[in-house]
Amino acid sequence: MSHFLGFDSSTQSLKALVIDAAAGRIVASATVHFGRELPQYDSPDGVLPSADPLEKHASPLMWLDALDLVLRRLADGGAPLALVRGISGSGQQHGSVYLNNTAAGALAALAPGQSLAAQLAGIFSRKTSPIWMDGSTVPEVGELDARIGRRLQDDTGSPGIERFTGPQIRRFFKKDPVAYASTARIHLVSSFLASVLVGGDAPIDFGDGAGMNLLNLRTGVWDAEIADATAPGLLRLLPRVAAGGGAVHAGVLAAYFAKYGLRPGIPVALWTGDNPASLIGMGAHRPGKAVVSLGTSDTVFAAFEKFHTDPDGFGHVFGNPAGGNMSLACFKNGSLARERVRIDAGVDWKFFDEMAFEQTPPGNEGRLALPWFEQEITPAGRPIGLRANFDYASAPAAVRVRAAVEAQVLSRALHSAWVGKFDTLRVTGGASRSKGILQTLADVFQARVETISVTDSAALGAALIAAHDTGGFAYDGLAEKFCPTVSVTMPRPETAGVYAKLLPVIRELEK
Ligand code: XUL
Repeated sequence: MSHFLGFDSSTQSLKALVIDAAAGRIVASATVHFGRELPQYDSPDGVLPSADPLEKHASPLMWLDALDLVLRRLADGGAPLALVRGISGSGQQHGSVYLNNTAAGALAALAPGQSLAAQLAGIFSRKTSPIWMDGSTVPEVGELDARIGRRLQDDTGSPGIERFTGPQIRRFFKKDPVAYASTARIHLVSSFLASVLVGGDAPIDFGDGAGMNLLNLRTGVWDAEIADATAPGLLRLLPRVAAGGGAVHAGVLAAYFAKYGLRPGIPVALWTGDNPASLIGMGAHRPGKAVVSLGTSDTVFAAFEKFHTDPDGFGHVFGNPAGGNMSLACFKNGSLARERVRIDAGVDWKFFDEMAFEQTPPGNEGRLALPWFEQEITPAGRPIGLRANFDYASAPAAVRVRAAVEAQVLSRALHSAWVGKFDTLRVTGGASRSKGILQTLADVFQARVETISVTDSAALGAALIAAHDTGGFAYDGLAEKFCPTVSVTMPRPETAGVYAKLLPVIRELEK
């Protein structure tokens, strides 16, 4: 019996995967799309409507209904839930859930006759949960910066960030001090759902806890001074924090879940954030391998050992569920920027992905164009617009395409240099089909570029964490089985010098 269950509670959906760890197979999966399948929550993309465009909240009851529904669907679909030996999960990072003093009793008394949402509707001191898309905390970030200064980044791994949990908690305390005063516990999305599974109070893991602007990554405990500056009495509202790896579990599965055929009493490992789970699900748990995810936003993340931070202050440090740390840098201008460059150049994807690169030399004779059509966050605080160091408008299409792709890739490399050296990049997301982009990544980073066959890396990562933490399976073996390489692009050593010379050029262009 080597079956494990992993969840991923993301912005728009809840996924669940059952794996057979020994066989290296996904044996069952189910997804609940919040907007489509739980329309009563009025959250088409998993987010509640708000008069303030910066405010992005979701209903925690929606996540509970999704948990019941996804398990019902797995059970009805014949998933071998009775064989599951251990469970873990991942949640969208930074989002927070506020519980009152009835929560502990209600969680401990879950009865199978009623739904989770019906039984837990009264446990929230704040009816909605701010999520990672929220940008309403600019004043609170300013206040924390003024109180704590540089130590915020040096010790929590990130400067004050609007979407991070600490500034979100501070806003709640300022806006609704009465409701704040009635709060007994504040969880992350990940630790909240783990608490529901165990019918108790699950710890927050280092991986996700690091995205709060509250955890001191040097000492491994909540930072009392920062917690106090965030909101009075906050320290006693935070759950225990614990390192992943299996020494500490969230608890054991509550009897409630027997109605789906799961066995009560099986271990539930700590849940983590979706990015730390993806690091595991992409088979990149060891330092030296970076993940480059090319989507609406591009992200670059990688494991590293010794705690240190980005000297420029744009990259974040989270915990690696396999031990040590991980970096994460998010680049707002990803696929949509590439698409706009393509449309403006009047070419199709075949031309953008391949032909443009056959018609131009690596390095593009120094011509670079940063496509910053949206407010960029890495680096932050720069005006929007396309920044080229040549006459972009009258250049041939192939030159424009290469200039934009090379500028993007050089910027990804520039803002990852603080992490360390990578020998391998694992590339995922829509644009990983582009031969030109893969070769540019290989040449700029001078690293082997791999694509792999994983699609739901966070849900898979969660299932692998369960197999490791509760079943004793080693991550190396799991990665070999579950994350096999599909394609390899090797770097061309003769291009190393060309791109090394362009790194200072891109830094100038970003200024
Ligand atoms: C990371 C971040 C997002 C969320 C949602 O800092 O905000 O990636 O985790 O996926």
